[in-house]
Amino acid sequence: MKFAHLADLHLGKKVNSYSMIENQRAVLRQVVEKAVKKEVDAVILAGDIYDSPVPEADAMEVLNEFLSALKKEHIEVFMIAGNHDRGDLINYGASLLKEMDIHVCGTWNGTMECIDMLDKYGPLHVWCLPYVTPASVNRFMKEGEPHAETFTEAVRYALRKAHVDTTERNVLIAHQYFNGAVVTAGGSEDYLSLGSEIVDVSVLAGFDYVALGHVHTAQAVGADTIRYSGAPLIYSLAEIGAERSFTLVNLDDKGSYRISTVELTPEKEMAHLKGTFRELLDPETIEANRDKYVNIILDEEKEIPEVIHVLKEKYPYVMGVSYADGRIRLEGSTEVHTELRDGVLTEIRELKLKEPNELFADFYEMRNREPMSEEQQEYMSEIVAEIFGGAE
Ligand SMILES: [Mn+2]
Repeated sequence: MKFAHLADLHLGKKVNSYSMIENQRAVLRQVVEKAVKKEVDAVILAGDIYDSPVPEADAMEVLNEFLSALKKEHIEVFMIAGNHDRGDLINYGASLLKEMDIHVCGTWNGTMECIDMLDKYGPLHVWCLPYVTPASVNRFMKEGEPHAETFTEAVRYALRKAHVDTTERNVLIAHQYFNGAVVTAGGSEDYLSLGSEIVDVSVLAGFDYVALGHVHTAQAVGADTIRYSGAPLIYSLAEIGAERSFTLVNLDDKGSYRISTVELTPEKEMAHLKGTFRELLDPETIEANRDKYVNIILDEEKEIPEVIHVLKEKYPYVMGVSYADGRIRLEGSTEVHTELRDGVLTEIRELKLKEPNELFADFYEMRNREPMSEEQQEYMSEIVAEIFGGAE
């Protein structure tokens, strides 16, 4: 059985306010082409299909096109939900899609879904474990069962309940952060979730191949057959220059496998562009870079007035502008904040530096959709004072 393993499509994702949808459409067309050429039997999509739990119409349309193209080529599909996806939305139409050999699993409901396949080497079981948390697993526990406190316990519980027959061939599809996985600093993963959600990779023992999603850089973790395929495109400035691919897995007899990667090239590249103002206005440089997403690093000592507007005219897909010495002029800085809406610069204003207390209060409200109580505020003030040596 030959699988193409992909994950973290993040359809509908915007990078520095630019929609990636056309790049995503193009790269998935490339995946279909290459999957056909490599004669794969099935495509695995290991979660984070969409970037948002409420995807926009164009993101859903791109997924529809992709699945339809795979169906047309008689390629089977296995798809699970990731932490960015809304599981029950991913499940929509699952029973109809199943009839087309598109197996969709958006939520874990107490038992792990398994699809039984058969090839000339015998049976092969594909297990689908959408993104789980301790809370989502505990909901299905029987009375008296010890609740999962950690992500490791949650995943271990879900896997144990599956009663996998390890004398036959088994593939697992999951979307979690396993210890040992290397993540790009400042990369496009959901950083807040990674630290607290570590799962011990030892829980995955016994599977012949584990197709993972969540970490955006392709890598094996713990064993050669436990892998992140990585995202198919570059999704943050920090990832510029990294290669993108999908993983090709060939499972023959029990215990024998072949793994390789198939490179993907984006239709519209993302690149760093460094130079003096004069160099950046050179017609040849402009010609070579105007169709790329560029992160411009200005090699200038003195500040140039209106620099963003001038550069934006020459480079329509400018992702960011900063000075080589670290002064930032565009995007995500504490000095200057720029609103770049649908690729149009609309406003530049000073961003006030916030106190730790205020920052935490904002963060709390963002995560919990309600402000902290008075008691919580007091408690935080004490902690902040202890750490930063505040006035109180
Ligand atoms: Mn992801």
